[in-house]
Amino acid sequence: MHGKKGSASLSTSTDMKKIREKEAELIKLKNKVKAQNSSKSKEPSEGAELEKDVESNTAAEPEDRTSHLVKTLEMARGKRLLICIKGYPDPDNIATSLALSHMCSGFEIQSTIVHFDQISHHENRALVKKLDLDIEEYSEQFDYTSYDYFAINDSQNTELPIKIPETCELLVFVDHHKKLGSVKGHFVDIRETAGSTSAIYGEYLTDSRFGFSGDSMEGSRIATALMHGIRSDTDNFVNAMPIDYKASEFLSKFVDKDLLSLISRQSIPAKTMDLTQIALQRKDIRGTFMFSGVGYVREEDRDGIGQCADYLLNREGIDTVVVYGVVGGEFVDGSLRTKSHVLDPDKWIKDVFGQDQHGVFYGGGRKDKGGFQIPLGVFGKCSDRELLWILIKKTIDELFYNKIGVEDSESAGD
Ligand SMILES: [Mn+2]
Repeated sequence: MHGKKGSASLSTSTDMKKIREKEAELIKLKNKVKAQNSSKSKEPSEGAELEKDVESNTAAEPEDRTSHLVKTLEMARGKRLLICIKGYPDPDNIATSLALSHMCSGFEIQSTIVHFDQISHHENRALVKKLDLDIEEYSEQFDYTSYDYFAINDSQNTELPIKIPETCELLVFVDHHKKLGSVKGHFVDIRETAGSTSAIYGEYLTDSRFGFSGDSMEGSRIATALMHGIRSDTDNFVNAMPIDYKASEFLSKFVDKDLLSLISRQSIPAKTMDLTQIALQRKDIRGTFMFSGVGYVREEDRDGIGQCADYLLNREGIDTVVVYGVVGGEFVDGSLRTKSHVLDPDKWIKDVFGQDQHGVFYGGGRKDKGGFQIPLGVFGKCSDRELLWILIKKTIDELFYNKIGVEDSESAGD
């Protein structure tokens, strides 16, 4: 978005100054070209005026802030930082804590994310779990005396439920709520014009000095969390401000879509989310089919298999989903969902699994859904659950592959 160059790690403030100057030059140049292109007239006065305008208003401001942040983190190199989540952890404060922690690691700042209130909503608990976040709930045993600095995101003030030693200074404070009094800290960025704190962090990350790229798992995890924070705080962009859109545009390049859709589906019960996560990890896509064996499922979570199949059917390019698992250690239970116009769930399941010795089919269906239940019988007593699952999965997958293989060769003649 802004003058982008190869990422550089900074060691001295003179280096930083040089980079800063070069960037200013680059921006100037860019604006000049922009001005020339947009105003097709070759009048020099008009172009010059626009250039001045852009420079004084938009371009310089975020750059200055980011430079200040870089300088601040540089100053704290090698130190320990306590990142505090105030109030109930929510998508915006969780994502920005994660982003800050990541940015700090580039400056060899060791950080810990701590929250004081319990994570109440199941979707936020799921968020923490899905993102595999390393955040700690504060307890009496937690030793916060060894930190050099602390940081707060997404909060109106700096009051904490713990008494931080006086030597521990506020390093970073970033928020988008209405400003209340003044905050004393090394880096303070309060922007009431932002719909989310995540958007402000998105803006920082556009700066090449943070070397942020979505190539790594970590990068895409952070982008996904920030995108979720923006969506969550702006009521899915209904109340978004320009910076929220701008940051989203940047972050969208790195977002893990599966993960984002998983963590932003708030109506799914947490247990189904867990199951869906597993199903996604173990997905086996064959043409327009998605099969997924989720392993052992508790009896009370049986419904999750169907809900999870429902959800996975939304995935692009997939027509039919089959999710199955071992329920209660006694049955292989599975659900089929399809949006195909040619697949008949009832026939498909009956073809695949056939019937037992009494002539009863193992499953069936109607219209767009179906299910099956295969008793494990005496095999359910197998003491090696892992081995049993491998056996079950192999058997069922082969039945599926045979079925779609037959269909493939049938339709090949078309
Ligand atoms: Mn917020």
